Amino acid sequence: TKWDVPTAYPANNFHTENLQQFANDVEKATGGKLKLQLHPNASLFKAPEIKRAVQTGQVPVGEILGSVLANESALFAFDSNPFLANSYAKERRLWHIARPYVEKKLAAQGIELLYSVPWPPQGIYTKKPIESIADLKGIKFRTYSPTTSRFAELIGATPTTVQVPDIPQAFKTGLVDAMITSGATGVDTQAWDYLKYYYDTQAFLPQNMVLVNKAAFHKLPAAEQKAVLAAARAAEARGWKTSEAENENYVKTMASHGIQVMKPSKKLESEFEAIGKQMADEWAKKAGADGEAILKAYERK
Ligand code: PCA
Repeated sequence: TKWDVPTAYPANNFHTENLQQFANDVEKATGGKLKLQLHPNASLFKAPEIKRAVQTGQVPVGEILGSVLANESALFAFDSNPFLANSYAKERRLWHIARPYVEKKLAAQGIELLYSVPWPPQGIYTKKPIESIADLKGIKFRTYSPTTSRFAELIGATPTTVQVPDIPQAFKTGLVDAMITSGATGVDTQAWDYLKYYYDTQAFLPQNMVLVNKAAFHKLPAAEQKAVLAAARAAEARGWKTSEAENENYVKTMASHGIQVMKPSKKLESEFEAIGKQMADEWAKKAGADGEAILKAYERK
């Protein structure tokens, strides 16, 4: 069996390398009976289309950013409330709580979750220095999900959704002047070619999920299913480790190319904090009983 695996991120991104390792592990464990062929850089499907492709069985497996689906269900953006879970330890705890809810929602759509790995913490990239959110007013701000667009709105900027493969072009043509993303994506897109400052806000750690079509998965012989699940468990553990271990290196790489790495001012920090609280409230309302249960369990510690 050969499975095509679309992902929207470049081949040398750490998520994609982890996915490739997952594919290698599956191939090895099944003695070559199940082969996974990666299609990085949104070459097979664009980022927002990958989940539907898996759901409808156009492809058996795919990697997505969960929060891209926030309009379909707020639950998928459990990880995108700024400053709620803003470290690897907190994100891990939040994920343990949210996972059964996310899995249930996906299962009802004929999808199984294989594994999930967070992006490094999200920061703000700008051309000019910023002291407070007033400096972001009216700025054309690159976002990648409904939640990051809401964040842009709340800081008074103008959101434009641009997926990773289109980032360099969007900056070069003046479509956007600032963005929110991780150090990983800053490096992947060579942010130093068009941006000057990186504000290390460590706002939240949105997760990528690798999904499998349930019917396609259960068509596999039992031994192959087992091999896939074992490789997925290993990929999740490995991915979390790499994300955390490489985080600092991404920021260093950017600095070595001339990006000024900045600590946000106290004012900016408290303004962002207030926006984070508002977003968590809005999210809890949209995510209904599940959202409330997740937040409650998370806040209980
Ligand atoms: N990189 C992806 C999602 C979050 C991140 O760090 C992006 O910028 O689209």
